[in-house]
This record gives sequence, structure tokens and C-alpha cells, in this order.
Amino acid sequence: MSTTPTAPAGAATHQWRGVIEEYRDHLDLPAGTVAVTLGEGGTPLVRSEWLSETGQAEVWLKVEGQNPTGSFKDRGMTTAISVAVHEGAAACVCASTGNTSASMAAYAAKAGLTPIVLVPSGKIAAGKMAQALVHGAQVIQVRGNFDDCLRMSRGLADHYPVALVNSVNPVRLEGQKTASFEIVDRLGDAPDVHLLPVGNAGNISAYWLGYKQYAERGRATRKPVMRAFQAEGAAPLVTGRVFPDPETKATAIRIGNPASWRLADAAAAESGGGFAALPDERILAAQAELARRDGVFVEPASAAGVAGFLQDLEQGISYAGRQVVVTVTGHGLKDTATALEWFGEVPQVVVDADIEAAAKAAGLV
Ligand code: AN7
Repeated sequence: MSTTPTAPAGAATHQWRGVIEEYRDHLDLPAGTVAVTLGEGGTPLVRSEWLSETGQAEVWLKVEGQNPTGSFKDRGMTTAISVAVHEGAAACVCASTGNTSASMAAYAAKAGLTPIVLVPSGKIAAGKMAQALVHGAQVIQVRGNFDDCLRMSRGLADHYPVALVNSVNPVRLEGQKTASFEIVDRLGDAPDVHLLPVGNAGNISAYWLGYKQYAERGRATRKPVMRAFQAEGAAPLVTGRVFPDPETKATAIRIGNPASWRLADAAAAESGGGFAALPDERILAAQAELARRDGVFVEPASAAGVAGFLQDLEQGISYAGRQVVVTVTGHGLKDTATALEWFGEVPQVVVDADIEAAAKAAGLV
């Protein structure tokens, strides 16, 4: 009999083992599921002095870009791919605005599954496309948006022998809810408020599931208010209506008809929270300011929680004295093209190989 060890024999006991082994007792997975892991989870909770001062609050960033493929998707992909392997799948499929496909491709590679990816043509960031291709995915670009891709992805899984690993697969939420566990384990209890971006709405649903379970199991004494943000051009949860042609520079959340709409509405309602929309300019400004003030470089969509916090303050919503966690969902290196647009023309300071010239260019003299 062969078993797949998830850590080398003799590894230090404090070495993080990935979310399945760290939290298996709290996850609803088939008995005997062997973890396909890249060491996801265990991401930093970084205190933001800038946002704390601005809001007279205690604000923490849950930095999900530190996951193996650079986004929170890895938490749900370790569970989805592990269960797909357990059930005997040979291939897997997902629709994606980029991060799910990057993550699925990596975990499929690790597991020896064939990854098939459906993405909206021309609408995913270059870094994410590179990840999917480099990990060996069959990338199919669809003339349509994410919602079309998801419909096709479901159809392929219905008619062909491929496992669907979008977050409509509940096993994805099992993995993603571990972010709530980590936050409670680190802070000692649930925060007062949790802010995050929302697109297809799997993540807010998973966080809420995690917070509820930890409270039920006595690991937390309370549950946070869940408040989530969309781009104005793709804001179905805010308006209550499908966006047939979603549009935003935050391509990760360019989604007009979220699959987990009902669960997201329930999370907002049960927690006493809600949804708000942001203009792209606010999202991009928050991305830039977060990078400069806190040293945390996130992709545009990932800054929506930060932009939402600032917009709320401007609109008179007070966070004073509250403990607030903001999830920043993915790494800034995923989409350098949009980030460099901050500068218009990218600054090019070129000097001769001369110390004086560098000192002058740097403004030291
Ligand atoms: C960085 O990759 O939907 O509300 O196909 O990549 O759980 O969808 C990505 C979503 C937020 C929204 N931030 O999360 C996909 C995809 C980033 C993201 C979201 C996404 P959900």
C-alpha cells in the first residue's frame, strides 16, 4: 500500500501543512481523502496603520496573495482537486476570470489531472493566463463573458467525464472557509466587521460558513458583520439585477450573474451587513495607496475591500473603535499592465554609471 505523505518525515511540527491537514476536523470531506496540497493557507494578517488611523479603528489585512498561486482560490482548490482525485476523476474544468484557472491548473498538475479552462476572450490578466498555460492547462478563450463560461463549464461536466471545480461545487467552499478559521485563531475571536470584494460570490459564502461553524463549535463568541463590494459596472448583488454585459478594469470581478447569489444574500442579511458598489477609479486609487502606504501590492479587484472601507467612511459610515478585517484576495503581480497604467507613461530615469548622476536623479543633492 502506498500513501502520499503531505510533509517530509521528521519535518518540524510547526511547519504549516496546508488547509486540509490543518483543519481536517472542521471540513466536510469524504473520509480518507488524501490532500493534494501546495501548502496553501496560513496567510499573514497584517495590521494596516494607515487604515486604522483613517477609520479610528483596528484594521487588519488578510493577505491572500501569499497563497501558492497568488490568490485565495488555492484554499478551495486543494479541497476540490483532492476530492476529484478521491472520486477517480481524470480531468477537471472551470470557468474563470483568471485566478480560479491559475489555481486549478497548478493543483491539477500536482495531482496528474488534465486541466481544462474556459475564460472570457481577451479579458483575463496576463499573469493569470501565463500561470494556466505554464501549468499545462488547455486554455479555451470564449467569445463571451464569465457567466457564459460558467454555463459552458457546467455543461461540459454534465456531458463529459470532467470534474467541475468552480465554487458551485460545495467542496470549494469547504476549503475557502478556512480563511475565517485562521482569522479567529489569530485574533482570538471573530472581528466586528469583515470586508471583502465579491464577484461570483463563493468567497463571501465560504467566509460566512466558516464564521458560523466556528461560533457553533465554541471557537468564537461572535460573528462579524459581512460587508462586500463590487465594481459599479458589475454590481448585480447591489442592484438585485443581472448585469448582461459586466464591465470593469477589475477583471477578476467582472461577473454579472453570480452563481452563489442566494448564499451571498443570506450572508449579508444574517450578519447584518450588505453590499455596495465602487467606481473603478476608487478601486484603482485604493490599490495604489495600499501599495505605497502599507507595502502590500494587490491586484485591482483585491483592493475593493479597502476602497469600500474608505468610501464608507466618506459616506458617514463609522468604523470607530471596531475591529475590522479586510481580505485582499490576490497578488498585484498578477496584473502588472493595469498597475503600470497608474503612471500613464512608465517613469524611465536613465543615467550614466556615475554616483553623482544617480544622487542628482534621486534628489539627494
Ligand atoms: C482576486 O477566478 O471568479 O466572489 O474565476 O480573483 O468568490 O468570486 C475570481 C474571483 C475577488 C471574487 N478577488 O471572489 C475566477 C473568479 C479576486 C478574484 C474575487 C475573485 P468570488
